[in-house]
Amino acid sequence: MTRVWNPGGPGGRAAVTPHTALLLRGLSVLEQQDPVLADLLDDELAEQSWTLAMVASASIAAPAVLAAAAAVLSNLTVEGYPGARYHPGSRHFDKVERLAEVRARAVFGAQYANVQPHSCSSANLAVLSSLLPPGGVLLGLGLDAGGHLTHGSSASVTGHHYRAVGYGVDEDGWIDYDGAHRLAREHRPGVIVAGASAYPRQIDFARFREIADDVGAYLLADISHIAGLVAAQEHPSPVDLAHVTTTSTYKQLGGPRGGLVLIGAEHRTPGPDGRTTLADLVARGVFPRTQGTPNPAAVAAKAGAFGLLGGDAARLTARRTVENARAVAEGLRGLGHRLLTGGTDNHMVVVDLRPSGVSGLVAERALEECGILANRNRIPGDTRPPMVTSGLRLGTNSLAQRGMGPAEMARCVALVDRVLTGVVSLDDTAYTLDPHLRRAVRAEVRELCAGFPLPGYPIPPLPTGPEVPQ
Ligand code: DSN
Repeated sequence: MTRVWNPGGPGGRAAVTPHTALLLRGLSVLEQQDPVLADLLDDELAEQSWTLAMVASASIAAPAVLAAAAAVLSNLTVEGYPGARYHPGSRHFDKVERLAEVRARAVFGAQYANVQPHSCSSANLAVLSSLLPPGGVLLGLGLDAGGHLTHGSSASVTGHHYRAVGYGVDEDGWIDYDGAHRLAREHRPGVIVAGASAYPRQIDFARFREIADDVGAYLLADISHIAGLVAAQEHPSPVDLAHVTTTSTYKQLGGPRGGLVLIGAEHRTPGPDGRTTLADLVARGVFPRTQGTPNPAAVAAKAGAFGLLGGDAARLTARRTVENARAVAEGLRGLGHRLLTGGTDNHMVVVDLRPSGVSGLVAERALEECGILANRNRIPGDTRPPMVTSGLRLGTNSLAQRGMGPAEMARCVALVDRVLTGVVSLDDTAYTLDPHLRRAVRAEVRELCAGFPLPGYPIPPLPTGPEVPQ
């Protein structure tokens, strides 16, 4: 196809492709015709640029990935898979979807990739519904121990459709593999989930596979939080160990909101019926069992994000992510904070706030006032309700992507500590924070942000809104 479109007609200045022109026009019309929405989007860009995002389940999408997510492909309705659709008009999207699959397989060394899930929650539902009949036994890490809703929590459909059993962590926060094995022998699960939302250590996928084999279960590895580290070989990969692996594409992959299913060595292994391969089961599990039409623009953005993952820059970012998390853990521990497991092997640090008496909610809000984002998190044995909690989860994905290293982590740790030790809790939800402290921390946050802009993003003016989030 013609790569360069000449909007000025013959002799005019060759500028951009027609699709680029479309997106530029859309953005310009948005600004003119809907300034309310356009301003909100600008506010968000300023917020992200001038705050330290230490939310462990977030990463920064490259501008090209954001643009692909806005692609004209959004206009399509094309159920099914490349070459086997239920609607006409998919010939270009078929190539896009295949490109995303090829890149995903290459990045993770997988034999099969399904790029259609709208999220990792959807991916998990698709896989579980393929491998486990209603009422079947599901063994996953308990929510309070750091597991995810879709690993069998009673708050999720997975805790209702299946007989969910939760394994846990020991009192220092380490996964209790022996306990998981005992539970597997006792309850004979059809599926075991290895994966976590709040676990700061490497997961021993080989050990989980041994447990699964011992009881004849399928092993599902959910690597949503560590997918970028797995892709960069900074964390052992489960792709050939687990029967099926799932991940979200935005938590650590710098992709769009979405999910991905991968299968390695087991792609031809039969499912519970003894005939249908796991790859075929997963394909049917995603469409038509749990989803209709995919989001074609998101699939394009996944292709773009996967294309950025194989190179040296991504490997460097992953290594820096781990080094930074270690620096955060050592810094906080040195200042007397209690950390689950005492440290970290991945991108995440989980602080047990109980010794300080500050709740997770108060910590999260006080930090946000100062321009630092980190979320409250339940910790094992937590007696506070889920909206309050006694823990704080910090992550280094976004800071590493901005180019910050251990020296900057030392400054971040000092800022976090100033807020956590300076906030005065009135109860689990109310607190006061000295405005001088808030201004001083905010000023240093902004100085750090100014030195390390979001990669590839323009630097917006400082936000002008109220000083304290409303
Ligand atoms: N699972 C949630 C988290 O880890 O923050 C978000 O998807």
